[in-house]
Amino acid sequence: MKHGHFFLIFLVIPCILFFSCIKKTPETKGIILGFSQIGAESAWRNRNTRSIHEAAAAAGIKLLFFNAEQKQENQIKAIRSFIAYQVDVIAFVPIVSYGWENVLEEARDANIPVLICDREIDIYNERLYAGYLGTNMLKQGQSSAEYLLKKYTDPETGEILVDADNPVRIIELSGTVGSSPETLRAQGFREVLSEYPGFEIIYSESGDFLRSKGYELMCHILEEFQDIDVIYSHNDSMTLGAIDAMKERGINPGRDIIIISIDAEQAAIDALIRGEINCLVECNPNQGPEIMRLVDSLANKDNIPRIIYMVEEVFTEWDDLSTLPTRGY
Ligand code: GZL
Repeated sequence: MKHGHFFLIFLVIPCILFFSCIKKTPETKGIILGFSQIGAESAWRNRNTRSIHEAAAAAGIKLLFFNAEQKQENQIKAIRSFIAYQVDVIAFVPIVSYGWENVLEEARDANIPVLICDREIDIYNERLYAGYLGTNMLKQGQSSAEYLLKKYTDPETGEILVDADNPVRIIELSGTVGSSPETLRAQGFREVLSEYPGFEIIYSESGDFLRSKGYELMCHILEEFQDIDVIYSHNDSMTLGAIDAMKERGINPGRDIIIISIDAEQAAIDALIRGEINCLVECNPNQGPEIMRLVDSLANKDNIPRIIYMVEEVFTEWDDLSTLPTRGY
């Protein structure tokens, strides 16, 4: 039996049956939040999960938490079980941007407000959810490209030192196909570079935000492509896997190949300090306290802002990182 089947038969279905056959009673006290998390694919995701658990405990919010093991159908099942249990608020991280209309209509019909967290959704009727709290992924892609432009700019003249006849050759390691971070980080990066013909993305493939796939992809890419100038990676897990592959082949990451990565987990900050990564665009996983503040508002029938972005920074090889606090993950 596959691991996923085991999970479904012995964990998800019994939980759904348990929650669907019991109902919240008038004696149930406090706010009950149903949260569907996508999985544990990266250090970033695990920190995001810890932040949610810690903040719910601190806020005295009862948390029904489901890990979907990277499957949208498990998320939809979990949300339906939250509806059956009549939670006060539903929050979830949409693993991909599409396919949420039906279950969100069911939540609306049950008068349960829904908060979208971390990743965004594409939906015909945005009124099917109360608001979005996450990170500005389009900006993350733009910031990545802006670093690259600065890297190739003559500091004296301000001139961009590349040309279309001998373009900068870029490899992109992208995130989970169909997820908003994959779509928006790719879009933002391309929007900025489209003004400069001397930058060319010669290959792009999804590593699904996984370190193992980042390593596998890089092994293949280094066999297939010569003269790679830049790696643009949608998350640090894939970046760290790619760095392992480079080092195995005697390639100096950050020196022989420029590396731009998104998240800024501690292992990536340490690599930046060692000169193995050139630019880190922060994606802030510590969303728990803000999520619980918004959940409290929704449970008390207050409106919330449609979009709230986390505060984030960009760290580059030119920064003094000696005073940077540890990232906590
Ligand atoms: C982005 C988040 C992404 C991270 C990855 O907000 O959804 O998913 O960048 C994580 O590390 O797996």
